[in-house]
Amino acid sequence: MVKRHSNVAPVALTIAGFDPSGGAGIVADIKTFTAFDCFAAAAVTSLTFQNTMGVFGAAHQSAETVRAQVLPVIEDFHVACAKTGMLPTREVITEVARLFRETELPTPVVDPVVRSTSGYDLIDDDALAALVAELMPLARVLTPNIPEAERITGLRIEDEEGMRHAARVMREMGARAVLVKGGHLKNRESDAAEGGASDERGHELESLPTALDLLDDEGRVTLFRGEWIETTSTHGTGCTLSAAIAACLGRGLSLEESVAAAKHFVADAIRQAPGLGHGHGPVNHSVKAVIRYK
Ligand code: PXL
Repeated sequence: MVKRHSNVAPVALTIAGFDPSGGAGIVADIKTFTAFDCFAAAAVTSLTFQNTMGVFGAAHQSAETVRAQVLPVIEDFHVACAKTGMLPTREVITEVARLFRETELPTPVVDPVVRSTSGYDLIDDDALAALVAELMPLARVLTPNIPEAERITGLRIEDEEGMRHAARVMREMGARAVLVKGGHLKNRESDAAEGGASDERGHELESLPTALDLLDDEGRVTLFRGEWIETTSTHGTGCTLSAAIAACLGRGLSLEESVAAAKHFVADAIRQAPGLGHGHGPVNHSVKAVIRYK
């Protein structure tokens, strides 16, 4: 008999890489799930060797060891929500896609992790192609940043219209919903200013709001504008955001409500960053999570 433990916290499962410095990957996901009052479960896809200054290597798990971690969890618990993070190889992606297709796992938030904040490639091209072909169609939402959206679509994204177009293209490639995170456009704006870019291009970029994310949910587009926070404490922000979205979905919020709550959480976590490390510091996952139903 399947028991539904409705009186306890929803179980949230992350399938992602392990960052021993605690800012990104499954440690960030577990802390975020906990902040949103979910019970965190986790399967490791890769042990990475890193701190806030860089990623120095990784020992990837096999398809078998990922499957062997996930199956006992889902045999025992009803998993209410799930997310995927760093999926380093084609074989791991194929296995994770199989698990989502063939078990009762809920449709996941898929963070198409390609590169660390410090610039280390976390998956190879072959794996990215598998992610697009096999996992993207199974996702409730895909959460690329601008460089990830560009790598997936082959498009260059310069502005809001570019984000909108890329989201549509990713939906045509099989995603049900796409959240394009515009944070990297701000960096390009300052690059452009420093590099003396043309008036036209500079004007376009300057007219952007400080921090813009765009959600395309089955063709329904919502813009999320937030305050731009000048900081180097950005390690693991993508992991944290996607985990927060998954947790909110698990708590019964709509996708739009989930994105809004997750964005508030990440912004507060950046503002109250603990100031650790010598590189891109981690955010503060202990900030209060606020769930707002519309
Ligand atoms: O933020 C991307 C990311 C995801 N997963 C792991 C990471 C990183 C970045 O460093 O280490 C395990």
